Order: sequence, then structure tokens, then C-alpha cells
Amino acid sequence: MNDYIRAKEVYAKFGVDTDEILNEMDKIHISLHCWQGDDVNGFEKDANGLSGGGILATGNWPGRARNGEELRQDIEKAFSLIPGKHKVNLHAIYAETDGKYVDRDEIKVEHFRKWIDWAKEKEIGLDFNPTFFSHPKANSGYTLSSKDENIRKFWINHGKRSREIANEIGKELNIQCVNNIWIPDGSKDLPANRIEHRKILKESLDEIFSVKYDKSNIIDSVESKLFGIGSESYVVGSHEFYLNYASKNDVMVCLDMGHFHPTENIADKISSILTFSDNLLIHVSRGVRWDSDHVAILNDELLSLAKEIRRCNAYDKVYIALDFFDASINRIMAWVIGARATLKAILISLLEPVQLLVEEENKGNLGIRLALMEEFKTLPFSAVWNKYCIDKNVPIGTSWIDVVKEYENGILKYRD
Ligand code: RNT
Ligand code: ZN
Repeated sequence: MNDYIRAKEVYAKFGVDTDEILNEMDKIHISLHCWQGDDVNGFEKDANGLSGGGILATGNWPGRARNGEELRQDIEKAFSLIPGKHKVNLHAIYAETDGKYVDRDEIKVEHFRKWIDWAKEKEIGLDFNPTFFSHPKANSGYTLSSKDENIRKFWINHGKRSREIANEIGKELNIQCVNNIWIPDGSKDLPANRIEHRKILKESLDEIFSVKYDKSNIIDSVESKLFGIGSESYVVGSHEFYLNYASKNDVMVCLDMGHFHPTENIADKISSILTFSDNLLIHVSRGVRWDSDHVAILNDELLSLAKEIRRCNAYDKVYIALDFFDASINRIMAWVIGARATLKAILISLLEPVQLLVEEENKGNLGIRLALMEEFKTLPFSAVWNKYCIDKNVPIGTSWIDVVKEYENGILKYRD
């Protein structure tokens, strides 16, 4: 606590009130992705660890959640180690259908009843994603952009059902539900005709979005990708495609940190997008070589992302969702590491004395601006972080690790 008082004094010298920033943190609700808990398998069929759609969780750490009960139990454990109140991000494949096979074009809100009741009890929001992968009708590599009318219609219906469900979730919980569309469509080798699939995708999206819902219940987003496994040469839903689609159709763009060229930093894209759009969704992830889904850590990319959101004064416009999956480490650790890193980055960004940087910039003192940026990097943010954890009743420092180990020995070990 003494550390916090000292840190408060240091920040006060730069015009930053740390108590106020801690109140700001209460408005931050990141979305915890349920799919880290079971390697993106879902409950539709026996798990095989393969999505068949350009994404793949590797590793076989014991203790994967096998059903809704286990997954919710694991999420609760993760939440007990993550400061603040956050949302849970669902995918359509996490429907609970009482052992009956319900195909994607037939899912209804009742299949998410357990999730909704649980969220109500925990007083948290839910987000949603239609699942356009891990399905025989996605095997050709094309879903919403398929030239086969039957396949395309099936996926359009799935997209419509998903929005209907997301709308119901938002209405019932009274917390807006983000509904994000990502499709794996693309091809391994060079296509002869790139434009046709893109025109088809546009038409499919138009159809899905033709139903209008109240934005206080559901907000839609579309997520691009650079390449995936099996779609190395061509991805139909590219960044340019969705950027244009979003700006013309009043939906938001989703930027996944792992979906761009390795040297491309998505931080610089935020101000460009927010000049034209009200909102933006971020998928927090970490790209490593060809993989876009490593567990997020407190690296330069994440810090510059958070700082840029803050410098745009846009924490009320940017939705932040986690999106990574690692089956080679304890899955709860993966969640907690990624969520704590993201919240640390956000806190650091809120604590930065931005005003002083802008003042020097406006005076043309660019050397001082750079000097301050460097010095601000080592301000005592960790004392404020610890205070935040204590206030929110979660372990500080490394002590959360033992809690996960205990859970692993007591519960996860008995699952396989
Ligand atoms: C895939 C996208 C997408 C998925 C989730 C499971 O590359 O990032 O967001 O990770 O929908
Ligand atoms: Zn993503």
C-alpha cells in the first residue's frame, strides 16, 4: 500500500490522478473468449482438435473442458484471477442441445439458455460469433463466398440465426452483444478469379445484415485476415474488402492483431478507422511467424495498441476481445496471462501523461516529446496495477499461479 501512495505522488507530479484512473478501469470490460478453454472444439461433436477452417490449436495439455459445465467452471476460475468485470465471448458451436444434433442453420437462442442464465447470475455480458468452420459444408474452403448456391444459403441462414441469437442475448442481459463474423474462405494456391468470390461475399453479407436490430442489443462486426492454413494465396475477406464493406454498411471492422503482415502494427490503423467510423473491435492476439493466435503478452504491440486507443481518447468506442488458443499449456493460465497482460497495457495507457506529450508536440519540441515518452515508460505503474488487483479482490504478483496449479491438481487432472 505504501508503494501505491508513493506511485500516486509520482504520477501526480505529471498531472495524473491514479485514483481517477482506477475508476476509469471500472469502465473497461474486455471479452474473454470461451474457445481458449477447449481448443476451439465446441460441443457439436466429438472433439478432434481440427477446425477445418484455417485455424488450429496445437498441443495436448490435459484438462480440456468437455462440456458447458466444465467450460463455465474454468471460466469462473480464470475470472477469479483477472481483475475487473468482463464479458464472455461465445461461438455458435458452444450451443447446448441436450445431446441432439442441431445444425448451424437451425440454432436458436434456447440452445444458449444455460450460458444466458449463467451470465445473468454473474451479472456479465455475452458476445457472440457465428461459426463458419468445423463443418462439412465448409470443406470446400468457401462458405459465404461459395459459388454453390446451396452451400451459400446454408451459411447465410447460419449468419442470420446467429444475429437473431445475439440480439436476444443483448436484450435479455440488457448488455449489448457484439456479433463478429469471421469466415475462413480462401484458397491455398493462386486463384484465377479473385473478384467473383468477393462479389458473392458482399451479397451474402447484405442478406445477413438486411435484418435490422436495435443497436443497444447487438452491434455487428466483420473480421479480415491476411492468410490462414490452406488459404495462403487468397483470402476473400481481406482487410480492404471489409474496410470498404464496413464503411458503406454501418457495421464495425474487427482488427485481429495476428491478421496482418508481421511488421505491420495495427495501432496506427485505429485513428484512420475512427475518423470514419464510430466503433471498432479489436481481437487481442499475438502473431508468431505463420500463426496468428499465440497467447497475448505485454509486448510492444499490445502496449502501442493500448496507448493509441487512449491517445485517440477512444476506450468508449473500441471493443476489446481476446482471441488466442494454446493447447500446449494450462488453458486457464493462457486466459489469465492474456487477460492480465491486456488489462496491464490498458492501465499503463491510461496512466500515461498524454497531455504533456501533446503540449510538447504542439510547441514543436520533438526531442522533449521523445524524451518524455521514454521516461514515462518506467513510471511505477506496477504499484497501481497491484492496487487495482487488491481492490478487485484478485491475487497480486505471481500468487495467482499457485491457484491455477491447485485447480489443475484438484480438477483438471481428472478430466481425461
Ligand atoms: C480466426 C479469427 C477468428 C477466430 C475465432 C475463433 O483467424 O481470428 O476470430 O479466432 O472466431
Ligand atoms: Zn480473431
